[in-house]
Amino acid sequence: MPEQKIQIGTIQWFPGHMTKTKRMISANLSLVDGVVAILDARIPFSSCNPELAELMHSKPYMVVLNKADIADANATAKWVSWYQKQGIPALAMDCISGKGMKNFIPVVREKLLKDLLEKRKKSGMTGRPVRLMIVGIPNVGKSSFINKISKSKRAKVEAAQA
Ligand SMILES: Nc1nc2c(ncn2[C@@H]2O[C@H](COP(=O)(O)OP(=O)(O)O)[C@@H](O)[C@H]2O)c(=O)[nH]1
Ligand SMILES: [Mg+2]
Repeated sequence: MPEQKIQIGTIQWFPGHMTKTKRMISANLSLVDGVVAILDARIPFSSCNPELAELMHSKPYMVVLNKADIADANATAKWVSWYQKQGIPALAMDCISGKGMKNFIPVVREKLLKDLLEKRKKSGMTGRPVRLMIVGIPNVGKSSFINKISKSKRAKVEAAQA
């Protein structure tokens, strides 16, 4: 795909560092079992990157609608069901209070990686850790999310952040 700036409304998607980010995501996708895109619940579409989304759809993909505490609850619920209708697991989250966090691992196990985990179970490969790539444009709450989930008893986080 040629590098180019995509102009959507007044939002310019491709500042220089995106080329590097794209390359890094491609290089690391093979190392993970799934991709978690963190979006801003107030502006899910303008806080996602269409070209990155395309890249990442080669792996099981889900979205976290973060900052649900400052978004309209009705609109967020509609976004969650909109994504789910596309077959994309989605959940609302507030990474400050941690509200929604308890649903994350169940969604990963029962939706995002259901097939993979069943396959592993059948071949006796249970207990193997799963690896997820957390992606998102700046300021959506990736660091807050990783910080919060790493305090959860159910997730051991070994973060490699770029
Ligand atoms: N209200 C609210 N603020 C959040 C939430 N998650 C992150 N933030 C704030 O959003 C800003 C950016 O968060 P950060 O984790 O640094 O985003 P990153 O750039 O994607 O790593 C910080 O000021 C956070 O405190 C959330 O769920 N709700
Ligand atoms: Mg950060």
